[in-house]
Amino acid sequence: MNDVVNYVIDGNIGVITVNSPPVNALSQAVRQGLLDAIRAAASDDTEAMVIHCEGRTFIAGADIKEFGKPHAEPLLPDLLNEVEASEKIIVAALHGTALGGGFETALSCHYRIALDSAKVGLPEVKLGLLPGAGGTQRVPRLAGVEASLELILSGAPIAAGRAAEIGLVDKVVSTDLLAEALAYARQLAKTRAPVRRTSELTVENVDDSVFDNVSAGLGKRARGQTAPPRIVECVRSAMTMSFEDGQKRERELFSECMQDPQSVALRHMFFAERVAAKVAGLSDDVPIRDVKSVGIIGGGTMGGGIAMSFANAGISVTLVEINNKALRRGLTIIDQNYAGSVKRGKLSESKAADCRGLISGATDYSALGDVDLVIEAVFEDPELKKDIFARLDKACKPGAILATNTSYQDVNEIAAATMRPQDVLGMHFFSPAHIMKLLEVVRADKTADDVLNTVMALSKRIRKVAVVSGVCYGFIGNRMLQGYFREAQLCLIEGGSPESVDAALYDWGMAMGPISVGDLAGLDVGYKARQAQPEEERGDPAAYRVPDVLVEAGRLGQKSGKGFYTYDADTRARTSDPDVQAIIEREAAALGIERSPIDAEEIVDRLIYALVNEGMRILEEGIAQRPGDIDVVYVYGYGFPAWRGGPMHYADAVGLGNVLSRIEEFRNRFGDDNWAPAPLLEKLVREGRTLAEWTER
Ligand code: 3H9
Repeated sequence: MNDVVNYVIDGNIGVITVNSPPVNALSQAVRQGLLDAIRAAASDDTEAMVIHCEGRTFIAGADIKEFGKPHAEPLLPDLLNEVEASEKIIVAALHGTALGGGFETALSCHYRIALDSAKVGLPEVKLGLLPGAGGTQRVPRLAGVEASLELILSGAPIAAGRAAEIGLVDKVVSTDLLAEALAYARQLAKTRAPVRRTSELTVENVDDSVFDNVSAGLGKRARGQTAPPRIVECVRSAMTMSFEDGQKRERELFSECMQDPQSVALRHMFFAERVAAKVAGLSDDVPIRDVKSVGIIGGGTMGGGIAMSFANAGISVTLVEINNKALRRGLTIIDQNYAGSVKRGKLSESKAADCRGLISGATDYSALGDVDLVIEAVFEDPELKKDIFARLDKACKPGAILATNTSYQDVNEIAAATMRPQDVLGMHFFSPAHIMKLLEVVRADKTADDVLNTVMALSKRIRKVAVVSGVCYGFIGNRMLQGYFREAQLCLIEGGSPESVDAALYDWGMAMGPISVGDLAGLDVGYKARQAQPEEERGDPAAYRVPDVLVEAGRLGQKSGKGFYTYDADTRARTSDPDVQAIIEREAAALGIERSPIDAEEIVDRLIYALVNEGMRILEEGIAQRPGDIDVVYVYGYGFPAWRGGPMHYADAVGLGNVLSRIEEFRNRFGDDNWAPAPLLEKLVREGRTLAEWTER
């Protein structure tokens, strides 16, 4: 048919093969090829057709790269309606991940056969979209309203076996998919099986309360997101309207989603996450070192979580602690975490046991003589870290990679404590490390290319989203966070309350408000860091007086039951504490600050633009490779709403000129120290360019 779709006749069956790597996305060429093949088969001697794909997967969806560009015919919904209208039976043969428009293609076929390893799903919601090629109308006709709402609102793929249980797949096989599909098509043709058109089915009626309950739950499940309510409306339309009218409504709401800034942001995140994995300037032929076993120094919360990340990926781990007591404590926490995962249904008991079996303990560095990678995860003491690296240098085999999980320290200095700085880099995990997806990979001055390449590839194996950072205090994420937290404290003392500051950011979409984050992390962490600094280096006391007073009063945050809020010992539910408000007001008075109310918009702008401004400096200095990398860090590591696309995309969306004007307003009110605009921001505004355009430079 064309370069990406092939059509051959095998006996009485027409075989349509899509071959468009990497994931057979429905580009214009694939759509055209499918249409031509269906039309060719309609007029030849075949009795039925099979649609299948070459490569790792059946069609994984519409081609996201085409989104936002002018429509090119044939449009997918029209193509799929023609597929369904075929007078000859069409069988879809599914392997890999039949997702989005790919699964909708399968749903427009008359029968579906799948490999048992295949997964199907409608992940459009993760791109701020809804299935726009009949998915919201066909799935309810096959699987009912409730299963459809779950599938489409979650966006999570389901296994072929489960899809068969709920009526979305007809036959599941374990091998020889194409041969089985051909046999199935022949049998259907021979028995004159009906040409089953899903659009001709009706949707079983459910009570209105089903939709009402799901809609009510969206406030929590999909806070702030615009696609999910539209999905609910489409599925409701499938029940209340004819197929044609329902599809028309689906089309309208799909277009609304496509124009919505939330979808633009989520599509940006889709590509940003994948681009982040690529290291600029690293050629494709840089080798990868083999990593079969890992050592971890330090069995605290962080070390334990890191150990679990590797064990969960089937990589064996040796956890090293300073003595047996500390080791036992570390391993017990890991046991408890696995037990928790089993209890919550995240892991089966046997899988948990297998993973746990990969973790062993030791109290001597000699146990690390054979491991391929060591990650140091002890507390933030630079001298201790250097000492550990000098010891690792002696204990580990040549070629072993030595990584530090430091959040702040200078990785160049740590590397210099060894005779092999080329093998040293940072691997900055986020707590809890077995759950949080982000990994900042810190490239030191002497880190070898193959070491970096190995760790980037390894991050995929342990299911992390890796972002490369250069060396600076706090790397990308924590460096930017300083301004964000500073503004949170300033808003608090200048006129806010813990509740008003938290609510402003939470309502804007952050996973947690900044004051609650402080309580969760422990207020003593920042306190200790400040105590280690001379007073004149601590910055504006207004930005830290209140937490210092709280720590000195024993209010360390959640772990002591009290911080900015008071926490219930059992449920951890937080309540406001009038004592804290009194402390805030007292400290404001002591510092000569006249408090006046600050509205939510100003709180948000001050905190978010502090992030943006520092992000601009990080880009200028080359600490981050690209703006999208910063967005990935913030979405995966700091609870930034993905539907706002990360701080740098958000700045582009608001308009860099608007961001700069607001920052200049803050500079006029609060001074140069905190609000001098980043030169890159000024330059881009002067040149009338966006960050996205700057990235393409
Ligand atoms: C949709 O279908 C709308 C319809 O309802 C209605 C339309 C009217 N398009 O993730 P990977 C690229 S919305 C273009 O690293 P994996 C990806 O960028 C769509 N490109 O591999 C990467 O490129 P590069 C609904 C795509 O094995 C390469 O393929 N579908 C697309 O870890 C490999 O990707 C989805 O949302 C695409 N659709 O995972 C599915 N998909 O090498 C989105 C991938 O240059 N895709 N690429 O960086 C996925 O979830 C995963 O890619 C998949 C493979 C599970 C398929």
